[in-house]
Amino acid sequence: AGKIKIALTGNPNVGKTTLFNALTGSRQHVGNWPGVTVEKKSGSVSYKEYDIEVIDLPGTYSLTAYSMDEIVARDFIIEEKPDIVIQVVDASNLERNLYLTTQLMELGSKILIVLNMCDIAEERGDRIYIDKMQELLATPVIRTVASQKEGICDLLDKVIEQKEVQQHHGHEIGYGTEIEDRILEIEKVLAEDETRDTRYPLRWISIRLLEGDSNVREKISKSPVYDRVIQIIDSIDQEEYEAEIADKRYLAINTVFPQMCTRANGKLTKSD
Ligand code: GDP
Ligand code: K
Ligand code: MG
Repeated sequence: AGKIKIALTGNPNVGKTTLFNALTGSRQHVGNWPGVTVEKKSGSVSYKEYDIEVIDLPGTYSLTAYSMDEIVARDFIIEEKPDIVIQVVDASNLERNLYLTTQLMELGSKILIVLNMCDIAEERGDRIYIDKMQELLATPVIRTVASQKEGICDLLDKVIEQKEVQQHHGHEIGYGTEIEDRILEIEKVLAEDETRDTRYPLRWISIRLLEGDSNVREKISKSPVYDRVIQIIDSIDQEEYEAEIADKRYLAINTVFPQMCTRANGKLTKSD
């Protein structure tokens, strides 16, 4: 039997735990993440000839380092390298959920999007064009209503299919020439350190450093190239970069979102 490890991620209240329960039933284990008081829930499901391990990550709106939940979620994805990272999104609140998507896509994992709460969106008369969404985000999308156990088999079939797919999904956001040049510069210096933790994508570390992420800064503080990296960071207006990076993410969302969804009244509202 093949083994597959999947992690569930998403904003709070999107139905992650409901989906986790629907997938794993009573085969669950609840503990704590090592060293922190954040709850760790894992479980497993046998499906076809596969043994699928499911980890319910803490719900987060982003993957910056403002809370322990965010650090636990992103470190798990980067260090444990689950075969597939499943982002559960609330279909009735899609746009707001896409910010996390833009961040997940920089972690280097295969991503699968579960469009949950479709019953609420559909009842309201919203239309989400799943094919278009898959194309624009370059990730598979599965429709579910977790509270009714709808779409669970579709999801498991897609997990098995994706496990075998080689290519890495997801569109990475471009941050414009100036920031991209700076990212490359930092990547180059970081790459000179042969003792570095190669599980961490260089591009991700570089972007996070430009955004002023103190947790990532701490992670590389023992590196022989640390001083040179910090020199680069100190030479820029860090707050300006941080704002510009966030702007580019919102711009990417604003560009794709209207193409993948129409509201009941035919008009798009920014967010409910
Ligand atoms: P989490 O914070 O992401 O873990 O979300 P929960 O699993 O705790 O779900 C939040 C609430 O949404 C609960 O009351 C669930 O019963 C409900 N819920 C979950 N999935 C669905 C769904 O697909 N449709 C509807 N209508 N409610 C759902
Ligand atoms: K909850
Ligand atoms: Mg939960």
